[in-house]
Amino acid sequence: MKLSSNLYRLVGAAILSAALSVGFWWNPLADSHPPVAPASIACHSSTSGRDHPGMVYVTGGDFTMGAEYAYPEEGPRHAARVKGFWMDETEVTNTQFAGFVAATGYRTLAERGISNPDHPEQTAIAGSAIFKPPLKEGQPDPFQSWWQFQPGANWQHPEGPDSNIRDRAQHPAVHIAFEDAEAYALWKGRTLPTEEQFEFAAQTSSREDKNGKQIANTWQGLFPFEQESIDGYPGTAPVGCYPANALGIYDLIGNVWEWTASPYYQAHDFADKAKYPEGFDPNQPTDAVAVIKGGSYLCAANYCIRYRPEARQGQSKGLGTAHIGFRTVLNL
Ligand SMILES: [Ca+2]
Ligand SMILES: [Ca+2]
Repeated sequence: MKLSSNLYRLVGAAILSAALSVGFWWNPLADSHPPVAPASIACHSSTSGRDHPGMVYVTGGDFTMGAEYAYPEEGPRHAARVKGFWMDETEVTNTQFAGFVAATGYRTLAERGISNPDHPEQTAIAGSAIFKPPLKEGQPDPFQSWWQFQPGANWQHPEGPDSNIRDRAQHPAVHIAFEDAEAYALWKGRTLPTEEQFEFAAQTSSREDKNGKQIANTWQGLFPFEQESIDGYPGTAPVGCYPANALGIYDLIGNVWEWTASPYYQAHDFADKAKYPEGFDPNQPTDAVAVIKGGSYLCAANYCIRYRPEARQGQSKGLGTAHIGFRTVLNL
């Protein structure tokens, strides 16, 4: 269907470009670390009784933003500064998002229907993109898009109409488009974090600890062929199941990618930012694009090493997908 090809352009192009730039077979043994026993994971309960329950105050400061050893869009490294702000300890959960919907009657873009910008005369279709590698001789085919448009997929039905979130109350809400995340933040009297705020807060977040133990929900095994699930979660995990960083903030790395308020450009010093206030990504040049940060349960060492604070990706604002969520900040 034509919408599928359009969605492939939206979500597949950036992913495919990453594959080409990194190489499918890069460092396939990097995941051979001791397993994390799921039983040892004590998931976090939100704090209460403070100024802003469920949030952490991040004292501002100066830091060096960006990296120059992995992907070109992460450079150049440069001095940055953030003022102090409050940040959600965790990604916004299905329970929290349900509270927003119950209070406001809000319907997400995936529920209302996604238009095909190449064919505006076509009826918008309710649904979203799910990760579903096509098989070739019984194995995922690395040369086809792994993202497929699933009619009826949305935050309440993450894999489509036959799925639900009954057992995922504390999992991050997914299939959240940029406008959905903004609407929730506005309802809470907050905003989405800027890329600077996210990266500053995530400086002590990582995929592994110094002993190589997995401390974030990513992919183990040779992506996309083999999912070893060493960390106990092949998909999303309940928020706060992995150790907090030094600030007491969870899952800034891994679990789900997170929207930021910042428009995406292909480099921090992109010269034409004023010309493209809605961002510019050469892989999807006609789309409004925002920066997403932190990587997801699909990020693997052999494929997408974007489970790092400096990593970033441009995401079409009009598409959530099954591995993008968000959290909010409060700027006083
Ligand atoms: Ca995992
Ligand atoms: Ca995350």
